[in-house]
Amino acid sequence: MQSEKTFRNIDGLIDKAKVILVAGHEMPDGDCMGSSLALASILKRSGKSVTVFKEDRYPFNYMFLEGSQDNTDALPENDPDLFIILDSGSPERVGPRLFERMQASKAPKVLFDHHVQSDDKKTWYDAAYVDESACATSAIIYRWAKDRGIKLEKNEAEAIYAGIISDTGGLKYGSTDKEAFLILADLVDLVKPWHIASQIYENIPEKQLRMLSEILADMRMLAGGKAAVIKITLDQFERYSMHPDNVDSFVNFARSIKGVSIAMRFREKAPGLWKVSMRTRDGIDASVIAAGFGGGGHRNAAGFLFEGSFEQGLLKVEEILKSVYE
Ligand SMILES: [Mn+2]
Repeated sequence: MQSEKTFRNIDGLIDKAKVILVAGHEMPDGDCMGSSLALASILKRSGKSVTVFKEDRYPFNYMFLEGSQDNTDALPENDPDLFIILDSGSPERVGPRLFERMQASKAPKVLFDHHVQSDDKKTWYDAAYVDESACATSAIIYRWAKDRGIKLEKNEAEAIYAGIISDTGGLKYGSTDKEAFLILADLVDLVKPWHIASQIYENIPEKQLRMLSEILADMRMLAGGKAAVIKITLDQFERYSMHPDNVDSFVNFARSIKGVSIAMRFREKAPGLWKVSMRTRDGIDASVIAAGFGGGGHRNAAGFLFEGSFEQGLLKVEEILKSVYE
């Protein structure tokens, strides 16, 4: 089914389903979590039996959201009537277990998303609403709720609010648009902005800041100061007893340096295997660079996997930078 600009087909499938599984992508972020929790809460209120599945744990600084404990990393024994996937780029990004399950299941699959994706990926679903211009999947869930004439409850408003704050970097990133402000303004009747902001941004463990200082001390500058690269090793995760969601924001410090257009974070997933996250500005398209490595993402934020040593990774990055700046 081709993605469309209405929710008609999605609603048709939702109306027919009693038991629904809602899931976002692996390594969930605030948008994935906020959109999942808001949608699940709305569906439950309309009498559906809903399970929220997550492949990995939710980010610690979004655990204040209502319903954040109320989900599972175990797949249900029986197939649901409908799978609803949120914010997930391509179908495999839900994680290997759920992807395999969905492939084997005849139950319909639906997607709400704002990631750049190819048509063959959209057609994998029975119905899809993909708007690459939307600031967050949470904004799309807001549109869907409005379209259905649903009045949001406080917990749903908070989840959507937090999801938009997450994906726009607190209304700072390039994805921030008029709709983001309009939705947040509408939600302020139910949400206290300072409460959400302090939970997300001023709630970090002391050790996380100590770890950040060690990582920034080791930052490498490339391309005459146009690129900054940080690395985070398994050893550091262990020494500071931190989780990947604790280091998610570190790459933003690298991008915030004057003159830097490309910031990269090498995070060691396994010995010799790195998850590389990229943040760009000044018109450099991160999704194009990531696609060259078999990865993907947005214009200003994308990622890919790299196999080899960190030093080999740096050489590869220098190659990329040459092609970008020549
Ligand atoms: Mn998102």
